Amino acid sequence: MITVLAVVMGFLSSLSSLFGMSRKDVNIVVVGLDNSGKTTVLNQLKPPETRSQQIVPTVGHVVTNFTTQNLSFHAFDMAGQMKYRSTWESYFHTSQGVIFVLDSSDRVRIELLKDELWMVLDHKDVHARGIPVIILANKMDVPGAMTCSDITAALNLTLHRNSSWSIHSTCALTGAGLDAAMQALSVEITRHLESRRS
Ligand SMILES: Nc1nc2c(ncn2[C@@H]2O[C@H](COP(=O)(O)OP(=O)(O)O)[C@@H](O)[C@H]2O)c(=O)[nH]1
Ligand SMILES: *[C@@H]1O[C@H](CO)[C@@H](O)[C@H](O)[C@H]1NC(C)=O
Ligand SMILES: *[C@@H]1O[C@H](CO)[C@@H](O)[C@H](O)[C@H]1NC(C)=O
Ligand SMILES: *[C@@H]1O[C@H](CO)[C@@H](O)[C@H](O)[C@H]1NC(C)=O
Ligand SMILES: *[C@@H]1O[C@H](CO)[C@@H](O)[C@H](O)[C@H]1NC(C)=O
Ligand SMILES: [Mg+2]
Repeated sequence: MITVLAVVMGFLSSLSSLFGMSRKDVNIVVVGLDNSGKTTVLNQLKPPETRSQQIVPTVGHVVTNFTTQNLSFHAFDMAGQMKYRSTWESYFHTSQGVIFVLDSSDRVRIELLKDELWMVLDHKDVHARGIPVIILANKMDVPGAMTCSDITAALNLTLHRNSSWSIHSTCALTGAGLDAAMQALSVEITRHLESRRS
């Protein structure tokens, strides 16, 4: 009975998404060191008329809603300063995806960045649940910024096989690269949700 109901509901929800009537609701958590561009990224993803002109440092967390073709996102924009970082992990288990924003021009904090990113990728609520991590190599417009392959090498990311991750260059000021990254996130989240249903 429960199985039949679940199948019927799954059919209805795919039918309605086919006709664009409803989008699946997903939570994502947006993390990264302070000043990497998390709030600016989320501001770019909002409809133009709702964007803020002034970005102020985030304290605690701020929820931002936006939609892509098939998904309705509730994004938790986490503060990146040291004293707030331990609060990130309490959001992982209720999220269907993680966006990790980094500043590609910040070579000084690369070791710290590595520790924080690996902490996320190795967190049980991320890798044991198989949720995707989309890494935004932001501030690609800054002269001398590291490329995705520089960052992948410097952070030893190719060694990391436990979590599903991908890295994309972005400029949050102009929005360059964000569509492609969000498309990749949507595809991964949809794939993950479907694999759990079957
Ligand atoms: N050059 C450049 N600056 C950026 C970019 N993204 C964000 N910034 C700037 O970086 C600073 C920190 O951004 P913010 O979104 O507050 O970072 P957060 O602490 O991660 O939320 C702000 O001055 C932004 O204007 C980018 O892609 N390129
Ligand atoms: C959105 O859903 C439609 C219908 O279910 C599907 O054909 C399309 O590939 C989906 N797009 C994305 C980006 O997942
Ligand atoms: C985001 O969406 C949720 C659920 O629909 C709603 O409760 C919340 O008020 C929205 N937040 C903003 C900032 O629009
Ligand atoms: C990357 O991994 C290799 C092999 O495990 C190790 O020798 C090297 O120190 C690591 N580099 C960094 C930056 O962690
Ligand atoms: C993968 O996860 C296991 C624990 O589940 C951990 O012991 C191991 O170090 C991780 N390896 C890599 C390469 O992430
Ligand atoms: Mg912020």
